Amino acid sequence: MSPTAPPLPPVAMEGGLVRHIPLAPHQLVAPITPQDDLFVLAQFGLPRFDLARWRLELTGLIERPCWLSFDDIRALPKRRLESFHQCAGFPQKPDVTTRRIGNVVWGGADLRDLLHSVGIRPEARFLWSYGLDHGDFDGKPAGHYLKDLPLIRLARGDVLLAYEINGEPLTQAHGFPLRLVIPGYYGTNSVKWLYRLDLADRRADGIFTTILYNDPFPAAEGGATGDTRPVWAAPPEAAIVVPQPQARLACRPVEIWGWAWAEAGVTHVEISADQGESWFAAALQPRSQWSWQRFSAAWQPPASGRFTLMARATDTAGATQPMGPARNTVHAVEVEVATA
Ligand SMILES: Nc1nc2c(c(=O)[nH]1)N[C@H]1C(S)=C(S)[C@@H](COP(=O)(O)O)O[C@H]1N2
Ligand SMILES: [Mo]
Repeated sequence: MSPTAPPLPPVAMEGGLVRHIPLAPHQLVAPITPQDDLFVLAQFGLPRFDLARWRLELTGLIERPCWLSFDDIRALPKRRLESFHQCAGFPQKPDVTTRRIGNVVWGGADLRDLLHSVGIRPEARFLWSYGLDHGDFDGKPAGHYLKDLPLIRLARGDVLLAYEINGEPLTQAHGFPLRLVIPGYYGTNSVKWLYRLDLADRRADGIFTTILYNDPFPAAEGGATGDTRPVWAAPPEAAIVVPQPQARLACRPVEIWGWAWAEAGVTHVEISADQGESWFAAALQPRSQWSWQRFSAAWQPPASGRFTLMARATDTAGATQPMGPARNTVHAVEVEVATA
């Protein structure tokens, strides 16, 4: 096989931006989100191309540049990884919470193993990943969808070249035939319709890595420093599934439950029923690989009337969720407790 990849397949872009969010937090009842219920984000629309002409090329700071067919990738040892999958929301609006979240079992080839087999040159620091989809963003040509990740994340392992979700082939919307999956990182980094991986000594130069998806830092403390931080690792977050918003509850103990997740893993979840004045601990299941974690707590309504229930997660690094505007603002659900 020659090291130079065959030309790219012709790509027809279908429709425009796709932002399909089938499930609200109170509908996240299943521990594993079915592929068809998983949100879909596609900035330029969906690309159509011929699988027979698809290939993945490995270029840049690599000892042995090469390319692989879909069969070559499926012939590599297959790994399965359970992980939460979350959209970061609007790149230009780091203060908006969107709670686009799911939890799936990805299947595919281990990218660290593959890159080690072709040799990473010592100067390499970042991995750039390109999707076949292309188009305009904000009225300007943006080229192909291009993201990056630092090689220190790759070195930790569990980065996949995924071709399956929950044991099924990826659907076109979720990136068929192949996508990157970086568990713990916001979904925007996991490039769909992947066709090129490029090792480089600097961050990628596309609009989605230079202008968009760089949050002001430090965000919480206010004062603008001009510094920004890439939207990579997901901070802690919790979503209440039950009770659902506007539920009418009887004045007796009720179970509050939901999901919590963080790149670092969640150590505890607390519940408040008094606008965050006081908090009590929920029980929390351990995580399985990079999965979300179920929390639950019994709550005895103190009286009839309207209550706001909140859940707040803390991760293994001690980071927790802000009450104020952020990508991961504390989730609040209003309920009504009936008179006994
Ligand atoms: N090639 C490509 N990859 C992409 C995107 C895209 O528009 N093009 N969107 C990203 C964003 S913003 C998110 S949140 C996830 C969504 O993955 P999903 O649609 O499979 O849920 O894909 C990411 N990967
Ligand atoms: Mo996203």
